[in-house]
Amino acid sequence: MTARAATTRDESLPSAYSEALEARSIGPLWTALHVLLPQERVTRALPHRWRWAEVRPLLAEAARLVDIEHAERRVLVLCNPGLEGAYAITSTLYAGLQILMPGESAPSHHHTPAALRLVVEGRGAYTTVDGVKCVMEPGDLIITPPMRWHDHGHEGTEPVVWLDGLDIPLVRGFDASWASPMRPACLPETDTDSSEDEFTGAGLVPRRPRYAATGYPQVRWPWRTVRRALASLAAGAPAHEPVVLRHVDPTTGGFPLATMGSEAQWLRPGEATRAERRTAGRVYQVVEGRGESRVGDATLAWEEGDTFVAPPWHWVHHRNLSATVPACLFQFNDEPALRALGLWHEEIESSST
Ligand code: GTQ
Repeated sequence: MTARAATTRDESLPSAYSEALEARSIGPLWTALHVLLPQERVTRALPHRWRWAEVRPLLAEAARLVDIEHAERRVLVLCNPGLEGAYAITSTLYAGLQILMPGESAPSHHHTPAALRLVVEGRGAYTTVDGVKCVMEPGDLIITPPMRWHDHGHEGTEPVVWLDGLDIPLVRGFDASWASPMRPACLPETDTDSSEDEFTGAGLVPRRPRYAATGYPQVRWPWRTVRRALASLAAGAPAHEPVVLRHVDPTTGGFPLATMGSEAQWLRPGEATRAERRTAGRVYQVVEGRGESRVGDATLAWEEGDTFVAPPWHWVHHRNLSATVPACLFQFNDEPALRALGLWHEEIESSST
């Protein structure tokens, strides 16, 4: 079901009356009540998949056609086909694929929207978050909290591509989107991030952190660590239980960002998950493997590097199409924002499908 445009004119009323209302910026509620408050949740966003095999050459072409100095951020934005060309993948979330070439750097800025990045391909690039150098290797997650200075650099020899997830549409919904002017990227003050030395073991946090207290103690989750944790969890988990890890602030156990959450899921060979739906919208990046996901009425086949979106309140289940190797999905979402606003709900299908 799709959302309809609201109308504020009641055709059964004298047109002079409707005009009198309109002239005074007044609308009758009774023509719009069930659009404003539908009896089912609705979204214009559609389930959709972007194939890495198709996007990759377009990114390579962008790198040839568009100077980084001109672009500042060389990003191809994934626009949900249901959202009429808006720079939005769901009504609240933005996703784009950013490419940086060897030797390039993208200047520093900060902004009110929060950002996270999941590395898709290539080595040698890094993001600096408030002076902390965060190395980018395939599968790594890096967060850029609101109002933290960040720039991107590249010391390697191959193109690097990552998925950017931001809450731009949500923040714009509050008329709160703002960014600083750009300034040249500067050399990182610290060569390692806290995931390399302070948060290397689950359940352990340093008594005295040596990084500046910013409210965001961990900004990077190396895929190496996440993958190892998923593999251990998968090895011991009963077959019917999904293998999912959430990224958390290790000092609180809460979400690392106030608006966006993220998870990594391991699908065992041949595994088919139970359907569930959430009020959060979800953007998936395929880190490893090949499979298909049912999202509402759509079946989205995917392989490594693909990105796909599950709009809010769509039933979602996944299947690993390999009988021999695992598949790994990264996912980011707007769950923390929904929880903070009292809008979080989820349902899990009781029998497996
Ligand atoms: O890398 O700072 O995809 O500011 C959109 C806005 C990336 C970034 C995006 C941004 C960035």
